[in-house]
Amino acid sequence: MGMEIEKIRNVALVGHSGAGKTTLGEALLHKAGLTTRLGSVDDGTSLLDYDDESKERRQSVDSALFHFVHEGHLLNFIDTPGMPDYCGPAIAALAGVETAAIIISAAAGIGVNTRRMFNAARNYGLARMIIVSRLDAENANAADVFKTIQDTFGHECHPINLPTGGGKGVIDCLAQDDGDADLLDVGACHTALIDRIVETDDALMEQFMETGSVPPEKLGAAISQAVASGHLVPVLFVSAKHEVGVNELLDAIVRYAPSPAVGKRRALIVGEGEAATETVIEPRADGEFVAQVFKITSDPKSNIKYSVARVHSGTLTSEGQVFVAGERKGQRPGHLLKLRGGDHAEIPTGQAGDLIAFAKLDFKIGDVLLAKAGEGRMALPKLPTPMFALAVEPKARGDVEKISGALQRLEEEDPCFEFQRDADTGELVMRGLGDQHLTVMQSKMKRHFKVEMTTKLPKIPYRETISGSVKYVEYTHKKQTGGAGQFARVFIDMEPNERGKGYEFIDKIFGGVIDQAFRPSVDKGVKDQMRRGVIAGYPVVDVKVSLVDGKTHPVDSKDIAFQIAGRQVFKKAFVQCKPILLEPVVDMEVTIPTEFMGDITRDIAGKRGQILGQDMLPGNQVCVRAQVPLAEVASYASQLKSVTGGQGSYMMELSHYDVVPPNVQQQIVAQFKTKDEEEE
Ligand SMILES: Nc1nc2c(ncn2[C@@H]2O[C@H](COP(=O)(O)OP(=O)(O)O)[C@@H](O)[C@H]2O)c(=O)[nH]1
Ligand SMILES: [Mg+2]
Repeated sequence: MGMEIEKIRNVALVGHSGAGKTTLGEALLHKAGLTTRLGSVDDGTSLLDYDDESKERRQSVDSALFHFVHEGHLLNFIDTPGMPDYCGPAIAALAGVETAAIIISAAAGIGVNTRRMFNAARNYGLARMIIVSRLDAENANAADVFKTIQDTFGHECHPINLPTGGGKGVIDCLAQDDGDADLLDVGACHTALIDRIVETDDALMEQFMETGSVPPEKLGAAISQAVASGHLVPVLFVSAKHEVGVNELLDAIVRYAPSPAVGKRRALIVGEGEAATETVIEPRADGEFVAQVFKITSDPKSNIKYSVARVHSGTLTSEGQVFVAGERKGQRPGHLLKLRGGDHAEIPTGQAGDLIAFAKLDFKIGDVLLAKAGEGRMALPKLPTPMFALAVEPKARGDVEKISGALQRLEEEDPCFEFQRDADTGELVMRGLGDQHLTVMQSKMKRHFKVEMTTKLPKIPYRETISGSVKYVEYTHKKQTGGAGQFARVFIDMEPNERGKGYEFIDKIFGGVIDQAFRPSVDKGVKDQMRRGVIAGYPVVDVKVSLVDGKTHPVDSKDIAFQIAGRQVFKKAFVQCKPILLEPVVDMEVTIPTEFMGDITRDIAGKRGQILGQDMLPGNQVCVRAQVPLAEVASYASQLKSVTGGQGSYMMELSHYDVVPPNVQQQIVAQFKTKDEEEE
């Protein structure tokens, strides 16, 4: 039988790139006796950075799982990539756990991705703990880093141990109230820690007030409550390289991290909009089976696809069937697995609270899995919308199908990578979070799928809409030469819809001037024209069309006639409604050495951008946050490289759509007209 829910801990190791997450994972594996020597990311012996891309870059580009039993508890870990470009798999990993352990290097401090992952975990409702790592590193300054942690993330961040002897060991602040720590006072930390824990429990609080102390062994349940609620964010210290504080970290995870029975509860949502119902899932081994897929990976050698899921309730056996919610056909897992780095081992049952894997099944990230056909969905943590786009073409002419197949596999594995064929231009466009992201994807295409491609900048996905309204616009479609005739007359009103509300069709026909049967035909024609655009060939959004009047012919009126009339009347009305273009605006984070800050902010201002703020980072780096129209930064990678000599990095995600300035709109419309005329 599997482990009781109360004895499981699920922890994601997250944070900025280079903080030491993977090295810490290796130290945990070594401590647990699963490796005979400490794996290293630097010489390619890491069990967790096992794929060729990560090895070559000396940096994790995907998440990796590992697990072992410590003191009778099953500990599941997910090591995640720290580069902002690969934050898709890192954020998705949060769907599998109760606790995010944010690793912060004592040498480099808080990075851009430290903050992103801390906030992502908090917003998704996870317990957090902070691990200050690399205590032994040159330039390590645990005292300064601890201070910035409290300044940035608040005073709920509280040390549960402290380094001692210049980082040679750690002192437990709960068990001990005295000692010689490298920073802070052990006694003061001890009292303040107990104070924080008892605040979530009235009876303990009373005892604490009366006697001035509570024995640590009585704090048990209150500790994980305090951590699960976010009232306490335990901070602890390690040096993974020298395996200092690693055993203490394992004990702390057992003691402080909430089990699936105490941590964040997930809810199953059934139905849409206001009719949707939300049922909180009880984490019970004997409940109905509910799981959620949060990771897809494939073995490059065997090409086998693995889906990793978190079981939220119930127990699955390998003979059972699994249904993706919303699908009527079940799938047979055959074997249930646990992944450890690039290896896997079979397990008899998949039980509530555990992380399990399936081989060769047709699942996607976010899929809800059930034991019988049913409905439901579960929220994933909020993922950024990728906006860095490149149009791709195969180098070899026959490789088009191969490229689509390969891109589809990569899209499945990374929730922030997507590709689609642009309906207007026919271009195959891939989107990611930054240039490094797409570089890795191209490298994977070459390595695993043996396809090479050339890339170029794709068209900007503008939208068309209107800023004015018009009433009673008429169009008559009539064709009476030879054969069967066609006739349709329609009148519409048109007005802008609220931004983001999309398209609305309102049937205001009184009596039967247009047959009930033909009114949807008008709607269909309008929708068709909206897809094609009117003034510049981009899809139309946010308009309200009311069908107000018209005429039917007893013989010649038919579906196609009203569709054509719908298309034409829409075009006619649209140009009378002060058409405008909308453009995507992206949130950008540009990280550069401080000396380039002036150049970069000036450059962004010149690109119609708006600087939102800047964060000073350790090592003389600064992160500039800005909002800029995508059209201005579509090829920012090369621009940044030329300004900083390759020392900068950036990522961007969609913020919103905004109105294009009139002079830019004129240019785009003029280009469309010439292209249109050439084609005719
Ligand atoms: N001195 C020292 N170096 C470390 C320690 N942990 C990690 N490193 C080094 O820091 C670099 C980044 O480590 P890695 O584990 O890949 O960081 P990740 O990006 O957070 O996974 C590597 O060169 C490691 O050898 C540590 O505890 N002490
Ligand atoms: Mg790593």
